[in-house]
Amino acid sequence: MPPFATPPISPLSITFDGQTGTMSPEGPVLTRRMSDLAGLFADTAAWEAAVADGDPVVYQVASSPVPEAEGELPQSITTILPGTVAGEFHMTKGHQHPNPQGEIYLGLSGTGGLLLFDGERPQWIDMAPGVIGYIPPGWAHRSVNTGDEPYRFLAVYPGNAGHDYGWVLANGMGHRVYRGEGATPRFEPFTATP
Ligand code: S6P
Ligand code: ZN
Repeated sequence: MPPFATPPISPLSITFDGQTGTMSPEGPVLTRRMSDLAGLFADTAAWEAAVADGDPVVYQVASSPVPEAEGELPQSITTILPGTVAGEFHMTKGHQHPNPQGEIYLGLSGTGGLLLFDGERPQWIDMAPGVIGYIPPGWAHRSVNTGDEPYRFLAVYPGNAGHDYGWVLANGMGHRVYRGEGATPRFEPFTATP
């Protein structure tokens, strides 16, 4: 075996269900509840009320068994449940890869978007089944459910990219994304959470 391989992972086939967000074989499954998104929504009172009112699940991330290790390409399916906090759409925490490396997302079900921010410029990619969103190195990224049903996407990323959540807490994502007229989201400039 060449030295760049990471035992004990062998070639494998992974099946997934784009309608349920499950993978088989399955690795870790992460659940993010409203209380895990402290400091991210603009309306702190509305966020606190949602936490007090059952602390609902906002999203889940189901990973394959491929490890987050140098040289590997882990995959995960994120399911963001529909909803808002005072009109601001349910979203992932968002992160930077401290080891700047690219990533691809593939829309599986529902509708959403990919908000990217390089510290100066916010960018938005509409996501739906069959759309590949490309995240270049150096761009923080957050996913948003802009629809009324679960939004799911597959992510494939370098195993040594890492996840820096503090960067987004400190710098924001350039925009906030709210329910707008009809199916079109409304974007507002980022304001720090009070
Ligand atoms: C990993 C990739 C996704 C996210 C997932 C949850 O690089 O971008 O699997 O981890 O969508 O988002 P977050 O911001 O809570 O990690
Ligand atoms: Zn990422």
